[in-house]
Amino acid sequence: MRLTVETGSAAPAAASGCLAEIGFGREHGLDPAEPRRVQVGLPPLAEPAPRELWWSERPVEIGRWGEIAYATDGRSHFGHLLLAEPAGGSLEALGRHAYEQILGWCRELGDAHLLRVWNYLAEINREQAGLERYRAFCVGRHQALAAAGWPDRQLPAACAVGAPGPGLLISCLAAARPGVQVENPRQVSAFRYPPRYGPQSPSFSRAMRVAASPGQLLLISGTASIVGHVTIHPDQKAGQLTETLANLAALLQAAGGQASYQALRVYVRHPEDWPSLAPLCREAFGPAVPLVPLQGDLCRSDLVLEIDGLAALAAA
Ligand code: 3EB
Repeated sequence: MRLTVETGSAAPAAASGCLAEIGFGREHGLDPAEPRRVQVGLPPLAEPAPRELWWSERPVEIGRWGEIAYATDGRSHFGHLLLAEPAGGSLEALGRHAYEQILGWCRELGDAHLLRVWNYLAEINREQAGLERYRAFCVGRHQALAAAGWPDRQLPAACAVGAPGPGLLISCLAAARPGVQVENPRQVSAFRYPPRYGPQSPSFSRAMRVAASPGQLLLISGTASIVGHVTIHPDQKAGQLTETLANLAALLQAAGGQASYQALRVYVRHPEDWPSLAPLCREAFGPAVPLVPLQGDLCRSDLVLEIDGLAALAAA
């Protein structure tokens, strides 16, 4: 499996070997004619807007299961679902439903292992019925995983980012072979956060390491300026970038092997922060790593920046 970032106008999903084509724009959208193509409703902060393409070396088949549109090469499976939010509904119920779908899809694919989930929630920080919507989502997500008897050490790498909306968009990557959880020695595991961050701790691993040929891939969760379980430099863009870079470095070290980033997304809450952060990111990651800057809200209201992506680990 391989990830590339392109900015051309061609529509490559139809190309053989393409597992997913992920674009960014004003609104969430799935292409009814092409299950591999999704638009994430996060405004891109670079022109022309980049697209992420996930590739397999093997023949790819497309399919649908329940509300999920997906592509599979028989070993790796890439799915997307976009759920409308019913008026008066809760993100707890919608999150639970989404994860029930995802886990059902994994079972259908022969008990596939969930490796990575991208969660995009509308109005992520808004309080609704006395609870922040992100926290309600965490409750519903956990309910579905708990009902399936999902062990903490197999929680997928993830991100949860706020989009202008509407709807709940989730993309997910599953595989026939399990990944290996990698936690960050600088951070408390998210699934062990104390209750001050919500009634249910968030169900994700900091990263998942998976076999590739050659070497391994590291699926890196949304990484932010959190040390232990505490936000460091609340609302401060430069300080949060420094701390986030330290967290990424610690995570790569914990993963072992010589790591090189394949592509990174940088989510910033305030678009006006990006012009000053861009050169700092470029300097930190070097000229060759594709960066996809996006405007997104983060799951703590004091976070202004989060970075996730994919790294290749050289064979040990
Ligand atoms: C954090 O470290 C920042 O709820 O799926 C990062 C990645 C975060 C994934 C999720 C949340 C999630 O807690 C927030």
